[in-house]
Amino acid sequence: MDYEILDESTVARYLRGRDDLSSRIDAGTVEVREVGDGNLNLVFVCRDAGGSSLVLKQSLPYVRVAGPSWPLTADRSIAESIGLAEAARASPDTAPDYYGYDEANHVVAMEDLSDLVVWRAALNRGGTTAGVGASCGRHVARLLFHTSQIGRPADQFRLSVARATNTALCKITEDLVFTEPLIDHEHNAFPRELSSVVDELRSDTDLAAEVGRLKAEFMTRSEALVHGDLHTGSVMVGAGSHGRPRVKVIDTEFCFYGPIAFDLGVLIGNALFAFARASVLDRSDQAGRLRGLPAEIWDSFRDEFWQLWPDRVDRSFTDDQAVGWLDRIARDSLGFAGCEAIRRVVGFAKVSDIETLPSGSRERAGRAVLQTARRWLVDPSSGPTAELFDEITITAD
Ligand code: SR1
Ligand code: MG
Repeated sequence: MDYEILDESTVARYLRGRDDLSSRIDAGTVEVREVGDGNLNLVFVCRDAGGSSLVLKQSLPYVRVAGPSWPLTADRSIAESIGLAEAARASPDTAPDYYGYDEANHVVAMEDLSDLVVWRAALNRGGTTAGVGASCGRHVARLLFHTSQIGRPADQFRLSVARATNTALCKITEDLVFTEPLIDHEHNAFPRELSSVVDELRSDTDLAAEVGRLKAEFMTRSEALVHGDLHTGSVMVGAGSHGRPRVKVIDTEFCFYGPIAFDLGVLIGNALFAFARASVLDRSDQAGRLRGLPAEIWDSFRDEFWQLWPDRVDRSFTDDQAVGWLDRIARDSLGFAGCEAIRRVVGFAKVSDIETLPSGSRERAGRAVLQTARRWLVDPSSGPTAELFDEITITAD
């Protein structure tokens, strides 16, 4: 190992060596808590005696949940730092403040968001927090505008694409999201009650063709800097002001230049998990509110896009062309949502929305998710409309 892996006892010493952070935190009085609950990294919340605080996030040279038997380059912290810096420029109200990067030790420093909660956790408890989906849609539109050829001069755009190459983490997505769930693979695990519906998915040639097409899109359409892992665990939420919640999109290490529909699709797929959970637990109020979430995400994305469109840097891009882009993005977002939905039920990285349900409910929710995902993949033509969840029938316990 050519760098020091931090722990709660060594972070204060580490901070004493970070001159760039000395105005933000007093390393002499700092108290440190490791709070990382994701699949990959260490996350330290640091607070000094004066109440100033920040977060340090360090990449391990392996996948945290799997341990050293699954090595993974710690250079993913480069992508994390690019994603934080770009998002903070493109959409400061929905991105954490970015404080800097220590490449040698794979550590990014950013705003402490301990006053917020993870959106998935809030949804799992029965909350909905109106307006979070709209904030996420705006965030994605701003990222698209500010990092693509629409908002960035051509020479800078090309350099940005090259700089944000993220081979190792894209490979994880290519394998875990697009490939492994549709084959027999050691990473997969699902209740045996779902075997027949999984077999049906795997023998559906139309579905296979669409997943293959979307995987190729993911690999080759370098359209904008995408977050790359925009599920409800990558969104922090809390009370805001002026009728809007406080929303911060975190965890940018999967970012790369890819199809913007991927971010929207992952979010919509995760809206489906929340809806399935609420339905199966007979939380009809929450389920009713969640019905509106895909359209809330999409409508705010589209509206923000049109808001920004007049400021495009290259006026040769026409309005008709933009309409065509949005049509494609709407359709592909539904397909990507289907891929995300299948992989979280069948594949390696599960979601607590489904996994923490009592057995019986878990299988019914999982079946509904898989059947819905199949429909979206085979016919994505509707896009994320207000009626998207209407065809899903999940009976409560
Ligand atoms: C091996 S990493 C598994 C998953 O965790 C991340 O959050 C991504 O979703 C990835 O697919
Ligand atoms: Mg993540």
